[in-house]
Amino acid sequence: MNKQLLETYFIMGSQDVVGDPLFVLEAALQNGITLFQWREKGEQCLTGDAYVQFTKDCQTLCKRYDIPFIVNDDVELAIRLNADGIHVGQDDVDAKKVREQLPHKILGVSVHTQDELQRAIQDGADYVGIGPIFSTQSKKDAKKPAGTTFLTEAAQSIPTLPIVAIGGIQPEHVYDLRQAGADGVSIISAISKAENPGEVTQAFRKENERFLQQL
Ligand code: 3NM
Repeated sequence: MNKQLLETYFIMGSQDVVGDPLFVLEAALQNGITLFQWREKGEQCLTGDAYVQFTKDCQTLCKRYDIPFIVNDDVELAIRLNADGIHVGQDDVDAKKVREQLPHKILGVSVHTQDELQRAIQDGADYVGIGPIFSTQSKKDAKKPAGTTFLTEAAQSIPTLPIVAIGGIQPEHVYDLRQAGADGVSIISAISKAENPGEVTQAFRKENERFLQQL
């Protein structure tokens, strides 16, 4: 996959937003996100028809702005909607099976250890998510904040592997995380809970540009 897609990778479900999630997604799309993951998860999340309709609405918006649409976990729905990709964690579905079911789509896997990293590569992951770098309120069962040690180790051991950092990330962290080996950052709350989601998205984009300019 093109590593640049990971630069400003926005993740969102309706549970992550106080107002209208489609308004937030459109603001993010208009201001420079490079990839979107639909992640409807947790106590407050939608179910049934509303769950499916909301996914479709998010996908339609992403198509309008030509940004790839990734589904979190729900393989059946990813197939049904012909999503551009799927992201799975360690406790969710088996990445190898997902790769078999979706041979030509983007496959992302969350990893926290060298073993998980090696397995994800064997299973056919296109990119890995590494986190939580900082503490996060957006994932109830998130592990303890890990900093950048494993991120750097992973980037050095497999330089060609696209890596995205996740967990508590704000625009001011982008430069150092990219310096540490990340090809980009995944963000939920910094954008989804922002007073002005478009402005914050632009700040993420600018920090990525600042990093690229000094290379
Ligand atoms: N996965 P925020 S942390 C979805 O560590 C997710 O694998 C994580 O949200 C992991 O940007 C996380 O609001 C939540 O901290 C990220």
